[in-house]
Amino acid sequence: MFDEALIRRLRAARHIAALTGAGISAESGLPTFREPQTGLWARYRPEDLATPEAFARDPELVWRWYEWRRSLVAAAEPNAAHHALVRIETLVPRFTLVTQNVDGLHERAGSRSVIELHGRIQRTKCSRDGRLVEAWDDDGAVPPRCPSCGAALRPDVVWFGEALPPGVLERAADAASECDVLFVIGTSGVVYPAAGLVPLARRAGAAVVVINTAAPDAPPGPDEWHLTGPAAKLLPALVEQVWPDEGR
Ligand code: BV8
Repeated sequence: MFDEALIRRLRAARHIAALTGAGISAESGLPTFREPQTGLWARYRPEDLATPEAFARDPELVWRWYEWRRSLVAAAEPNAAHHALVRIETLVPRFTLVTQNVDGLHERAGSRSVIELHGRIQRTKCSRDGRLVEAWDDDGAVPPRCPSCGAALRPDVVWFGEALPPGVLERAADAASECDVLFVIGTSGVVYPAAGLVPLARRAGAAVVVINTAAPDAPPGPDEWHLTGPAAKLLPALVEQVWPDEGR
């Protein structure tokens, strides 16, 4: 099923890293950023709502959007692709998982070393000083108010135009430049600095394995494989062929 050279490359790897995007959670029922949103959110582009400007303009609208997405995430379960990454982590000396997703499904699947580049949707913070807030008075205000300063609360995610949390990009860049193989799973590769991790890994000599339902727009370069299809089908099958019956 999979190219023998790829199998050999994965079996020889001492450090495997993976960069994931919304596509890995698609088979868990979570909409990606590319596909049109549904229901009352159909007329909004995600990148128009996930900005400090949108929150300043209409904080209630943005808060309600995140409440909707939080309800989808709460109802979702990690899928076979999330679980396959947990398995790889048990089979190789070093594994680093870098995700753009804010859904927390990698950790719910059991992944241990997850670098969340763009935050976590379930967490809430004060929009004035960024401090995490666990509880607040439900006095009907939307968004709810920070119990210590009264400022609007917001989800603990990185909005467009905002810096990533301190240290995460450095740790992700270290993993990209030190890995033998980088999986690139379910991402359109348009958002930076996350997308810059792939050329960084290539320049450092890593093999790159892209898993995406969309066919590649260019033929794979040397040491590069494009596996076209759904991640929850392809990744478990690849892991099974590379490491049959190991670590069970
Ligand atoms: C910053 C959290 C500076 C919020 C998100 C360089 C060049 C150009 C632009 C920029 C640049 N540098 C910075 C920018 C600006 C901007 C940017 O990249 N804009 C883009 C749109 C051009 N970047 C920023 O603003 C970043 N911040 O630069 O700050 C700064 C520095 C210091 C001080 C102050 C400021 C912040 C970016 C982070 C924004 N937040 N998310 C939230 O979620 O609500 S980004 C968000 O969108 C996601 O996290 C993710 O990163 C991105 C969506 O992309 P994907 O995950 O790839 O998903 P997508 O839907 O696009 O694609 C899904 C893919 O899966 C598809 O390919 C599909 O074919 C595939 N697929 C579907 N189903 C499956 C599948 N594959 C396999 N199996 C399936 N079943």
